[in-house]
Amino acid sequence: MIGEAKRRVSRPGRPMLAVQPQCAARGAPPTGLTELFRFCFAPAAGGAQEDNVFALFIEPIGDGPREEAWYTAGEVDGGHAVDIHFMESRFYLAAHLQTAVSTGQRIDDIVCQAYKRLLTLVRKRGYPHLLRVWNLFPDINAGCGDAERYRQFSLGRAVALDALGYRERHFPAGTAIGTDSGTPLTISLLAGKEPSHAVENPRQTSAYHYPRQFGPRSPSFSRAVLLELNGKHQLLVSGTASIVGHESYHDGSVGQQVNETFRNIEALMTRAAAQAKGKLAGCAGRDACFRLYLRRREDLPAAREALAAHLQANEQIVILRGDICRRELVLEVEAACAF
Ligand code: 3EB
Repeated sequence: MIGEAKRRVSRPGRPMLAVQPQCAARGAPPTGLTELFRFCFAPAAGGAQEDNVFALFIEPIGDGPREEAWYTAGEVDGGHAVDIHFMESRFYLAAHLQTAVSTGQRIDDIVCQAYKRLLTLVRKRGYPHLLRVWNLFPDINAGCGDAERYRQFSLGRAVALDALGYRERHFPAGTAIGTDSGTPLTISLLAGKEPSHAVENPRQTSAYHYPRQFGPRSPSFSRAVLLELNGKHQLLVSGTASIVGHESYHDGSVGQQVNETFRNIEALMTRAAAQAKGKLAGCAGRDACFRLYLRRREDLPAAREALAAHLQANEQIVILRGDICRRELVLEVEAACAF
């Protein structure tokens, strides 16, 4: 009896986080939660925006949601530190940084400095644990071999994380996507007062163990991070593509890349559920929302058709036009999932 009663009592002191894609009519926050920040997806800068709106210069395609709101428990406050804009709550801090980069310019140093500034800020404000980072920048596939923009980005990020003492087990869930030429380098992150647990994918080589052929420094991200909140779990899934082991599969085929990507996401969710003390067998009954990045607009109908087999009736997906870090990949999917 005592055990039963205990389980029903909600403990408002525990960290809470929820994510919801938003259509034209904004949804209300889940009961008891407040908006921490929202992403607004638009190809170009709009007018003046509220402090808690983080603009991402990426175009929503199709007629799906154009914003994504992140909610948390308790009071929320915002501030600026030079070019970094942040919102913070009792447990989480969200930060957003935009820096102009020009075509052909090396970005490893710019990325390294941006990361160092962000990491210094989150530590100074008492949220030292990196949970989730989104990296968007133009011309991601420009340049050859080790001079490719994505590889330079990975180098700069690795140097900064290393310098500040973040090791593999501390790597956040990540996304790195190419935006149109002329857009700024944009780094948005979610940091916490408490650590998360990194989750790796049994079907994929850990990105931080990719072989040398993929660049001078391997990408510093975990496949997912698991947060525990109020007796529930929240899994933040990194951008996931049609990669098995460390190799890309299904060169250029949209439908097959969608299917392989969802095999990866489901394997990761199953692994996370097992890691969360076996509370859930697999990801049945999941409550997830997704973002799909699609390289070619014209692949939208094929992508939608393939997606239908993987999304549950209650699940929403934001679809954005973005470049993927390997040329043969035509799409990437990220997710947030509560269970
Ligand atoms: C991959 O699995 C695809 O460099 O932060 C996905 C998610 C990818 C994050 C990153 C890259 C990143 O390697 C690419």
